[in-house]
Amino acid sequence: MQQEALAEIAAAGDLDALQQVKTKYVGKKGLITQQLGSLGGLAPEERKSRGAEINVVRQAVQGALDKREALLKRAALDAKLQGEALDVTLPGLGLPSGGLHPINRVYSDLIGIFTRLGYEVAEGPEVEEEHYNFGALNIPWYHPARELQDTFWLKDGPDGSSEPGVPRRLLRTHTSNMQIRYMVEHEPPLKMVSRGKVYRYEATDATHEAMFHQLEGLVVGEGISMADLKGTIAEMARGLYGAGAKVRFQPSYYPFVEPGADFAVWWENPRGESKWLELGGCGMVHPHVFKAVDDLREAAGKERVYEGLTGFAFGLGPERIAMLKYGIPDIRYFYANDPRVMRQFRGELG
Ligand code: FA5
Repeated sequence: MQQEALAEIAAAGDLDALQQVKTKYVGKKGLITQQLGSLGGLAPEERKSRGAEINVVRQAVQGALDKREALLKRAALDAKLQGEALDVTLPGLGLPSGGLHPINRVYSDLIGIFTRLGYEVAEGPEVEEEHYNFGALNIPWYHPARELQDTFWLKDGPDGSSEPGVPRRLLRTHTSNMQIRYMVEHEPPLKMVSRGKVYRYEATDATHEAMFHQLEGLVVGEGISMADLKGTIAEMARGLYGAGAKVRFQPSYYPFVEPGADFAVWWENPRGESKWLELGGCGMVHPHVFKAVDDLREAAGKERVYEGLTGFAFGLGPERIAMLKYGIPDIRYFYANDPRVMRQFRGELG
């Protein structure tokens, strides 16, 4: 009986089958239990030896049952876990997702506003020739912006100096280089915006970085006026801050525009904070700029087409908009790559 029982235990494929074997041998009416129950009818000496014999069998069977049960339970658990891993109806595990950098969010708002107004989006080089960043923009050689302490100059020559006859290169200090590059390549009338990084050799603080971003805009055609410029900046402000947005223009000087202005947008948030947010500079394209563009076009074998036209340009820094919009107190957080800052811009793309 012991051998049969052990064979049946070993053959039990799952816990139900094992339970049946258990009932059959050691259950209340099991074969071994019955044997023990029949001891009462035996003579005392026989009862003792027979009892000991049956107990050995019972222990061997019980031991085998316990071992098999542990094994089958473990197997059942493994199967369950494996089944779960394959259950395609379970909700997925949330994977950490990236998000758009706050500067890119502001850029996509701005680019959206201007593409809806029919502007082309242009891109240009950050490493630029002196003429496109300064000279063609009517910024004379003696202008302080050209000084070493304001501009990152490239060391092109073998000894780190500039070679005679080779144009000096720099990291562009503004996106206004794109006014020149775009007009050399394209004929008027035109509407263009250009985004990108710019660099200035200056001490950093909470509102100034050595590398930051700008958005440049340029419109050229016949009869373009200061009124068009003001209307465009107002439209941008409404796109950013809603229908009631207010804009302010103050006279300002940039060599490449005449007249020139700085513009600000009235900014307020639900917490009741409000102020004039100085966004950037703008103005009517200076005739010297159109002449410089026609000179470059002529040198490239193209027609002179800009002299005599009018146009406006503007340039602004998206960092200022993003700092207020998202309550970021220091411009340096944008570029410090601190995950605690950027994690707050995960997921949703608005
Ligand atoms: C310019 O760079 C002109 N090119 C703008 C322009 C274009 C005027 C077309 C007229 C016509 P400005 O140096 O003021 O102007 O810079 C424009 C904007 O860039 C500023 O209003 C500010 O928002 C941002 N900005 C300037 N310097 C920094 C800096 N160090 N860090 C962060 N943002 C800056």
